[in-house]
Amino acid sequence: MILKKGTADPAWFDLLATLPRESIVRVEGSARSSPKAAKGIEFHPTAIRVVTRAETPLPLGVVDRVHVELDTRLNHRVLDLRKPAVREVFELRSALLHGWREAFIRHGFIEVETPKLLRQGAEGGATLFPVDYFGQRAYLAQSPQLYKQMLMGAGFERVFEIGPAFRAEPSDTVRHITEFTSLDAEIASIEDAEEIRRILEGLLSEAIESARNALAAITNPWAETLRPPALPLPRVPFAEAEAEFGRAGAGRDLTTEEEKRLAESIHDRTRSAWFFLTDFPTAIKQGTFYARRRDDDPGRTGYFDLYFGHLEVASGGPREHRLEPLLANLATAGLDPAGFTGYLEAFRYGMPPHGGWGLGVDRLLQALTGLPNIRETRLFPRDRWRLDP
Ligand code: AMO
Repeated sequence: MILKKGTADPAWFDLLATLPRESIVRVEGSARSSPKAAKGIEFHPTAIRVVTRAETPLPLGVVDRVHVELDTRLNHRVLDLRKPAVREVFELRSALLHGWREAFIRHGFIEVETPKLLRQGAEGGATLFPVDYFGQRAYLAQSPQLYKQMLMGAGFERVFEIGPAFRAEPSDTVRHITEFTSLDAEIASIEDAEEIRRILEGLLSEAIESARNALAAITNPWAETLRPPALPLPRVPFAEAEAEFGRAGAGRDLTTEEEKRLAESIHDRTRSAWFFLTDFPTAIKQGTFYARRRDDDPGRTGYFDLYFGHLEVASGGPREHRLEPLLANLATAGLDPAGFTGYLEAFRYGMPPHGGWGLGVDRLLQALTGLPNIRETRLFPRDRWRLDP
């Protein structure tokens, strides 16, 4: 704030000149419009009071334009979040979540919340976080997978959940964190993977459009760059991608290098950064016991991943809704059905065909902003090395 000579008490100058940056002051006075002022408003104070004085030196500059390492920024995240450019990412995040919720509700989904303290994981033992639950072993939920399926058995037609998911992810990469926000959907009476993809891409596009409008209304600069993708997104069967790399039927997932090459070649052909990789081979989805194998070709599933560039943003597909094949899948995955009693009961008394997806909200933000590190999309990210602040 600039105080003009003659209009203000000179004691204020001394006060403000010695007050450390980032202190909180309470100013009383009146605002008047002024074409000369940067924001068109000039403020005429009548009283100034220091509310809290910031300590010096600041561990992190808020207004300086010097480059600071991400680690230092995250160590002092509260100060970092005061920077307008950092806060704008969280306005985008909020607008996007709001856009998704609106789109889900418009299309007949209801919002649900499922337990995050579980007896059993669904996405493989390696990334489970154990918790001591009154002397028993429990785990933090890696995804709402089992519960969203159980709700299909409970007669819910379309559900979504936007909630925390935890993975003891030892890999130290720019796209893995240990606590992320999973945006899950489950739809009853659907068997065709293509139908699931159409719903997913439609909602994605509506959510982005609605976020863009909300951000334009508050003059957030992300409104300029946010564009809903042109639909339908390209679809590339896994076997086709493998053939391109001359490794047909290798029975393993794509490497990061292959994902990069695939994204580039799809972009060259279609101009789209978004694409679906479809029809994952059963050999790769062995651990994904709930993924339905195709009736006409048990070597393939209807499972797909949604990519932005080489970043996997979502995965989903039709589920196995019949008890016998589900038990066989559990056995192939090396899992003991005794650990899944509550889940399996839902399949005993009438379960409709169903399918859905799980989408990483933080990855989606990373895709839309181009931020190099997923940690920047979360207020207080958690990774193998970071539990504080
Ligand atoms: P999946 O394990 O592929 O599928 O996870 C779904 C999406 O969640 C995001 N994600 C992560 N984001 C940040 N850090 C991580 N460590 C991390 N792990 C996963 C990704 C990913 O695409 N139950 C199935 C979904 C389903 O079939 O409905 C599941 O969890 O964006």
